[in-house]
Amino acid sequence: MPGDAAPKGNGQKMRVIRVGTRKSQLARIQTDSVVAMLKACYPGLQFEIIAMSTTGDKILDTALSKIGEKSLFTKELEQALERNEVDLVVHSLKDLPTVLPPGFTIGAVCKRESPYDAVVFHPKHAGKTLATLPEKSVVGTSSLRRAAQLQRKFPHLEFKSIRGNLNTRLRKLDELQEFSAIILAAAGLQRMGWQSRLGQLLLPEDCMYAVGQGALGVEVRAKDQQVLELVSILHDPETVLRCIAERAFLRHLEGGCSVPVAVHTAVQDGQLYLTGGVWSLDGSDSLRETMQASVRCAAQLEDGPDDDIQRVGITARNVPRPAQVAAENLGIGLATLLLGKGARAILDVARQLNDAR
Ligand code: DPM
Repeated sequence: MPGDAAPKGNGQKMRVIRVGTRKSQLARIQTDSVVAMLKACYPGLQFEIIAMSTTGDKILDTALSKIGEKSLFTKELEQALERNEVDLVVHSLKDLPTVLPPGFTIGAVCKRESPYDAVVFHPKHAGKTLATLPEKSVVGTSSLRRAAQLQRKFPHLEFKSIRGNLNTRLRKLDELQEFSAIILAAAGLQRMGWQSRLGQLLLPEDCMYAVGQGALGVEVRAKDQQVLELVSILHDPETVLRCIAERAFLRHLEGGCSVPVAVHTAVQDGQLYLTGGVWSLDGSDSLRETMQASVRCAAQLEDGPDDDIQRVGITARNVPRPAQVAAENLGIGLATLLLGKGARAILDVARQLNDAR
């Protein structure tokens, strides 16, 4: 193509940075926001956005937790990265497995937006809360994590799977008479510009959030030093540490999107707090614990030869390494504590029951 003269590969000259994205509106908005941040940091660079559909976008009639493929929304995009067709891909961090296929890394975790879940009500229930919805009202979510916690807390409600991208779900809520409300991530609602539909924000006592929820991750080729360097400017250190702890917790529990696992994290006065829990499918059985660790490390970065060590898939050279180690150990420690109290049995039963449904 004439005019497309930017050198490819590791050319030292200016190159066009090709950004892969899923086609859904939310994915496009997320990608555009990351590209806008990169453009602001590097006014001289050019970016090209390449949209593609993924398995997760194509299979619309099956609950996410039943498809079983971990890299549902990421595989096709990773293939494009591998084939050098794109240089970076923007994902919701919570959709990225805690173990990435070899050759890929999360080169940036952007500042987290709201990690909480939110309830969107059918217009006829505007102004209500989950507690005040009528007996046997049907609430749509295909997240086992949300259904388990909320079923326990609100036994008068029924939870039913709802699939499709955010536009489809909102349309199903408003147009069908099937659902009284649906549960969505507040961050997704906000990014779509639908704040006005946010009827109730679910705080941790009602529903803890998913690992990585509300944060965007930028996936790159692990060996592409140029792009890794370029995107690392986007890392938000506090978000990185929280998400390393959360992902280490999930990874050590061997949980995925097919089991009800939820977390809550905070950083205060140099301490990282991690609360994590596991639930049976109906929420009747559960375990929840909190641990903390110091992540107060002087801004010493300890650059070293093995600096590209990936912590739960994340490469964050500009975040102090001792703090990353502390965060990862905190996640492992909390998972070990819960496993010692019987988390394995709860998760195994949840997994079996879900597979049998
Ligand atoms: C994952 C789950 C869901 C998404 C499972 C969970 C929700 C599925 C559902 C792993 N990915 O949260 O327990 O409700 O049926 C997804 C959304 C976002 C990223 C939408 C949402 C936007 C928020 C973000 C789907 N992935 O959760 O409402 O960036 O964190």
